[in-house]
Amino acid sequence: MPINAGYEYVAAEKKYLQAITLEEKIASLEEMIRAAPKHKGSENLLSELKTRLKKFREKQEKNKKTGKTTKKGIKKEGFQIVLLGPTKSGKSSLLSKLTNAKPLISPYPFTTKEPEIGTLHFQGVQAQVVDLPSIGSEYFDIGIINTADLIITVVERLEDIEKSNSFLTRATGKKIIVITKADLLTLEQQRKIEATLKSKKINGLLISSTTGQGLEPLKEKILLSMNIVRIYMKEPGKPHSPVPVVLPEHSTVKAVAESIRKGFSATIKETRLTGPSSKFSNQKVGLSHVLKDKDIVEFHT
Ligand SMILES: Nc1nc2c(ncn2[C@@H]2O[C@H](COP(=O)(O)OP(=O)(O)O)[C@@H](O)[C@H]2O)c(=O)[nH]1
Ligand SMILES: [Mg+2]
Repeated sequence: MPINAGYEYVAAEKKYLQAITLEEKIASLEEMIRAAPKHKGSENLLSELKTRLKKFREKQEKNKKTGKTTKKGIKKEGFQIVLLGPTKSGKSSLLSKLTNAKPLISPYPFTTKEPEIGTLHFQGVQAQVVDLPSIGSEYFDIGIINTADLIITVVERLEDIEKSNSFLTRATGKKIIVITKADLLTLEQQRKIEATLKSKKINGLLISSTTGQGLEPLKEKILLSMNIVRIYMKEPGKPHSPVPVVLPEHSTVKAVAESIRKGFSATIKETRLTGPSSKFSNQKVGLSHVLKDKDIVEFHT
């Protein structure tokens, strides 16, 4: 990096690149500004960051005024997943397992009155997860289902899928069916459900929020539905970054460079690539090379 940024700056920048909500973006940008090198050569960078921060703060103010966000700030930023299903099917429990959110979980119906939001962090990727008030609840809001990127239908029984489907007629996002409370079923019952899902070609799986069964495979399915690639950065002679840059599928080397900083690709003299899209390790590639998930990219400027 020509501005000679320290580790803290790079870490803050990674957070920024992965931030989903406006609040997260502002927080990580503030960190970047704090950690940015303060010398002649970095003046431009600093002023650019400050301008960006100002814009985000203005946007935040505007959102507050126009009431564009709900009380809880539900706003589609980044990849959005909604949990849909009848009351007591285990949506809030699943939210608390997938994310940092601490929703109210109870044996009583219609406990969730407002959408609860959490952020799923998985292998360097983030997604916003929204736990909707249950179908049939007076608080149920169908609008968000139509625009979500992924709808996870959460049911206790296969027969309940049908009912939820009627809410998906205008939904454009991908779909996953989750059958919950697997821990209450015998192995034989579980096997039957899995066989049915398979024979009906339903993109679904059994989970248990109590035992954790099926949660990792569910996260894998979520990741697959996101149509993204995770690209790891590497500096010569060092291990690659622990956190990837996340980009849409079929992104090029140039897109990765530009995601680090606008105009960065123009400063690159050579790119070395190791991973699924390279023919051999440390392959020299051009800016138009199309990347695959888990590629490791090394830029020489
Ligand atoms: N045994 C078992 N109970 C569960 C599981 N997930 C949720 N529950 C229980 O089911 C009830 C409803 O759960 P909740 O997450 O509030 O459902 P929601 O109404 O869909 O949000 C609560 O009593 C939970 O403890 C699970 O995987 N196994
Ligand atoms: Mg709930």
